[in-house]
Amino acid sequence: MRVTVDGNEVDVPAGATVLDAVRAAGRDLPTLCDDDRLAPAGLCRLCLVRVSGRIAPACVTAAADGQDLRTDDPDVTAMARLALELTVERLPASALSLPTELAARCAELGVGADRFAAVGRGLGVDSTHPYVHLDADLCIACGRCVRMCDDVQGAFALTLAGRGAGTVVTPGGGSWAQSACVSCGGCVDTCPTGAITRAGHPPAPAASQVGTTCGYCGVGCALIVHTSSGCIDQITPDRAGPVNRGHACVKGRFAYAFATSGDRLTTPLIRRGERLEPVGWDEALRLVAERLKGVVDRHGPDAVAAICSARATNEENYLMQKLMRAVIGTNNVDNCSRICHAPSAAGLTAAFGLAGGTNPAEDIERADCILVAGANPTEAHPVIGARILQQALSGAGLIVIDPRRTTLAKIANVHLAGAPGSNVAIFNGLARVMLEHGWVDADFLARRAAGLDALREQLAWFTPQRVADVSGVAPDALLAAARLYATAMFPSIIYGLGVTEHTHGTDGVRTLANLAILRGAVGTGRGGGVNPLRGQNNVQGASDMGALPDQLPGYQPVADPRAQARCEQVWGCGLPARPGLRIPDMFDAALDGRLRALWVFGENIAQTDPDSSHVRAALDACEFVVCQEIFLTDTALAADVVLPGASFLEKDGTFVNFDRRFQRVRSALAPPGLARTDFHIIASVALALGADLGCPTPADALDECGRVAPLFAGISHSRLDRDGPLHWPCRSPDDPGQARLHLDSFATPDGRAQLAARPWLPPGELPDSRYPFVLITGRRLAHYNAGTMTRRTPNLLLSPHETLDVHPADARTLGFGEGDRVEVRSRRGALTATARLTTDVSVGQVFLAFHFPEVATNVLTSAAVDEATSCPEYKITAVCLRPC
Ligand SMILES: Nc1nc2c(c(=O)[nH]1)N[C@H]1C(S)=C(S)[C@@H](COP(=O)(O)OP(=O)(O)OC[C@H]3O[C@@H](n4cnc5c(=O)[nH]c(N)nc54)[C@H](O)[C@@H]3O)O[C@H]1N2
Ligand SMILES: Nc1nc2c(c(=O)[nH]1)N[C@H]1C(S)=C(S)[C@@H](COP(=O)(O)OP(=O)(O)OC[C@H]3O[C@@H](n4cnc5c(=O)[nH]c(N)nc54)[C@H](O)[C@@H]3O)O[C@H]1N2
Ligand code: SF4
Ligand code: SF4
Ligand code: FES
Ligand SMILES: [Mo]
Repeated sequence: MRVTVDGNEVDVPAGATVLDAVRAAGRDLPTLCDDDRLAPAGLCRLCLVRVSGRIAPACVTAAADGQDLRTDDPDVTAMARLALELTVERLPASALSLPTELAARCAELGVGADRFAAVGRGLGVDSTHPYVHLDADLCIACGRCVRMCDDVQGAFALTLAGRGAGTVVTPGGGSWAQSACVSCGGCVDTCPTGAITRAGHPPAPAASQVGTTCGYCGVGCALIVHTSSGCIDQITPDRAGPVNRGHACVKGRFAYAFATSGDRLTTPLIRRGERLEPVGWDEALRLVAERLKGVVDRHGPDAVAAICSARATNEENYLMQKLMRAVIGTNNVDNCSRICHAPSAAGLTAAFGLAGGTNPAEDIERADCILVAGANPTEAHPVIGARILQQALSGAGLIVIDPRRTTLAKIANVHLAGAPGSNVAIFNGLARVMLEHGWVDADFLARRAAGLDALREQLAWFTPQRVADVSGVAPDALLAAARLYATAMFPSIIYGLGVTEHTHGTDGVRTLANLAILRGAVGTGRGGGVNPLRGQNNVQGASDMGALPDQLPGYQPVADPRAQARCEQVWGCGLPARPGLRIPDMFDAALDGRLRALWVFGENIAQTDPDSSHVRAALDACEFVVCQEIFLTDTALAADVVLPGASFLEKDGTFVNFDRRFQRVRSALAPPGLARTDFHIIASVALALGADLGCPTPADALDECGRVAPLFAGISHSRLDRDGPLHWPCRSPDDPGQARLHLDSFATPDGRAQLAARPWLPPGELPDSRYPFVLITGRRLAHYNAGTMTRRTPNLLLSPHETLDVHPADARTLGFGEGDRVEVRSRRGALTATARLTTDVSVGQVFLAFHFPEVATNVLTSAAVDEATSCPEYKITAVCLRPC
C-alpha cells in the first residue's frame, strides 16, 4: 500500500495502521494509550491525524492505499491538546514532576501545571504488594495496565472501576496483595502516568542501562538492567527481546536483591578443622592446585570430577570442561542437565538426530492446538506459560497431561490427569487411537519416518482399557485428546520434567515424539514440533559446551576420532577417550573410593540432588571438595575450599535458552569484594596447575568453541552484538542460524524421524501399605530451585514458606486440616511441612517443591534413575503422612 504523509509518499504493509504509516514516514504523533505490546485501544485521542480530510485517531485507523495523511494540521494539534487537557484536569499537578510518558506528552503539547487540579482526588494508594504500588489519583483510565494484565500476562487481576471521569484501575476491588496478580510487572512497565509503579522506586530519570539475558529460567528473557552509582535501580524487560518481547516474570523482573545481599561470598574460604576461614586468592588457588595434583598423582585423573553450572555462561562452562579434559585429563564432567532434561537430549537425538527442541518460541502463536505434557509453564516458564494461555484463550485447542490440576489444566479442553509414571502408557494409547482412526499423515510417514511396523506391533498391547488401568485416564478422554491433537492443522508439543524425571524418562520423550511424527507435525516449517522447556537459564548451553561426560562441545562423542582430533589440534594436547562419570555415578564412585576430589561449580547438590543423605555421604567421602558459589550453600558448607564467583549480573558471556538461542549476557555490576567471574576463577585454577587455557576473554572462548564444534562455528560475541540472538545450528558467519530444525531431513543416520516402539514399565519406586502416598515434586512461581537467590529477595514475602499440597479427602481421613504440621516420611528420610488443602492434587498424591532448606524435600526422594541417562526419578516418591 502507498500512502502520503505530510506530502511524502511511503509504502506500508497490509494490515498497517495510520500510526504505523506515520512512523514509517519518519514522523511521530503523541500517544498515551498505545503500547506496541498491546492491541490499540483508541482511548486517549492524542494520536489524531487528518485522514483524507477527516480527523481520526491514528492508532485505531487502518491505513489504506492512496490515503492522504496530515500530522501538521493546527486543528489536529489543538484537538489533541484539548483531549490531554481533559485527561489531566482531575490529576494533581505533582504528576507533572515525574519523568513519565504523561509528563512528556504534556511538554510536547504545551499542557502546563495550570491545567491540572491543585490536589488529587483522594482515591488512595495500595501499598500491600511487595513490588507493585498504586496511587489511584494518578490514574487516567487509559486501560494499558488492564490490557497488559489480560492480553499479555493472562492474570485478569485488574479492572477499570467507576464511571466517566471517576474511572480508575483497581485490583479486583480488594487489595493488590490479595488479587490474582502474579507479579509480572507488566502493568508497572506500561503505566504512562506513574499511577502504577515499582514499590519503593518512583519513576526516576534514565540511569545507565545494560542489556542482558535473565539468569533464572530457560525462557531467556532479554532484560535491561538500570543502575546508578553501582546499584541496581530496577530491571525491566527489553521490548526488543525476541522471546519475551517486553514481558517478564516476578523473578527476572523483580528478584535481583540477592546480588547485593550481605550474604554474598566476597572472599575465598579454606577449611581449617570445622571452620571455613577467609583467605586471599593466592592461598586458595595454590591449595586447590596442590590438592587436585595430589589426587591425580596418587589415584590418576579419573579420581577427579567436576559438576558444571547451568547457571553460569557458555564461556565459563567451555573453560571448565576444557580444564577437566585438557589439564586434568578426565571426562568426569557433567551438569544439571543430567538431573533435568538429559532424557530430552537422548530422546530427541534418538527420534530426530539432534539434542535440541525443534521449534522456536514464536511458533506457539502459529499453533492451533498445544499439547502440554508434564510441564507447568505458568509457574516455571512464566513468559511462555502466559503465551500458551493467550493462545488457548484465542481459540487454540489445549491438552494438558499432568497428574495435577495446574493453571493450564484448569483452562484446557482436555486434561489427562494420568497417575505419575504413566506417561508411556498414555502416549502409546494416544498413538494407537491416532492410527486406528487414521488421524495420521500417511505421506509424511512414508517419506520421512521409520519404525512404523514395530510401533504398530508394540501398540497392540495399549488398548484404551489397558491404558486406563495403568494411568487412570478414561478411554473417552484419551480419544478426545487424540482427536484434538491429531486433527489440528498445526499441533505443537511442549513438555517438561513430568516427562523426563522418571526411570523411563527417555522412553517418555521418545513415545511423546511419536505423536508428532505420526501426525507429520515436526520438521515441516509450519510450526508444531516437540519442544522441551529446558529449565535453567543456561542448561542448554552447558550441555552444548560439552559439560557432559560422553560428549565434547557440540554433542560430539568423546570417542569420535574426528572430533577428538579437532579438539586435540585446537587445545594442543591429547585427550581421554573413555566417557566419564555422570553426576549420580560420581556420588557412588566417591563412596567406593574411585573418586577422591570433586569440584562443584554453581550447583547446590546437597539440597537439589535426590536422596540428600547419600549426597552428603559422598561429599564427606571425598578427600577434597571445591565449591565455586555466590552464597554459602549447604554444598559450600561441606567443601574444603570455597571460591567466590560472580552472578549473571556481574559478567560477560552468553546463555543458550530453551529454544537454542545464543543470547548475550553483559555485566551491569562489579562482583562484590574479592569475588571474581567464574571465567577468571577457572582460568586462575588452570594457571595454578601450570596450564594456560588460552582464551583471555569470554569472546575468545566462544570463538575457540566454534573452532572445535561445527554446530556453533558461526556464532561470536561480535555477531551477537551486531545482529542479536542466533539459533544453533549456525555453522558459518553468514549462516542465519536455524530456528526450525529438520526441514528437509532429520539429522538421524537415515535422515528419517525414528518412531520408538517402547513398552510401559512401572516406575522405580512404588507405594505400598506402609508408604501409601505418591509424592510429586516440582516448582512454584516465586522461588527458584534451592531458593538461594530468590529467598534473598522480597519474593520471600510473596511465598514465605513451603507447603505440603494434599487433597482435602486425604487430610480428612488422616485427621489434619489446613495449616497443620504434617510429617512426611519416605523409605529414606522424613521432614515436616505445613499442610495446604487443595484439589489441585488427586487423592493419594501429595506435592512439595524444593525451594526451602527447612523443608528438605530431597531427603525423601530416591536414587532411582532413568535407565538410559541416569536422570533421577524426582517425580515419584512413596511416602506416608502423619499429623504432628
Ligand atoms: N519458578 C521457578 N521456575 C523455574 C524453576 C524453579 O525452581 N522455579 N526451575 C527451572 C528448572 S531447573 C526447570 S528444569 C524447569 C522445570 O519446569 P517444569 O518441568 O514445568 O517443572 P516441574 O514443576 O518440576 O514439573 C512439571 C510438571 O510435571 C508434572 N508431573 C509429575 N509427574 C508426572 C508424570 O508422571 N506425568 C506427567 N505428564 N506429568 C507429571 C508435575 O505435576 C508438574 O506440574 O523450571 C525452571 N523454572
Ligand atoms: N525434589 C526435586 N529436586 C529437584 C528437582 C525436582 O523437580 N524435584 N529438579 C532438579 C532440577 S531440574 C535441577 S536443574 C536441579 C537444580 O539444582 P541446582 O543447580 O543445585 O539449583 P540452584 O538452586 O539453581 O543452584 C545453583 C547454585 O548456583 C549458584 N549460582 C548462581 N549463579 C551462579 C554463577 O554465576 N556462578 C556460580 N559460581 N554460582 C552461581 C546459586 O547460588 C545456587 O546455589 O534441581 C533438581 N532437584
Ligand atoms: S504485575 Fe502483572 S499480573 Fe500483576 S496486576 Fe500487573 S500486569 Fe497483572
Ligand atoms: S520467564 Fe524465566 S527468563 Fe523470563 S524473566 Fe522469568 S525467570 Fe527470567
Ligand atoms: S494512542 Fe491512539 S488513541 Fe491513544
Ligand atoms: Mo532443571
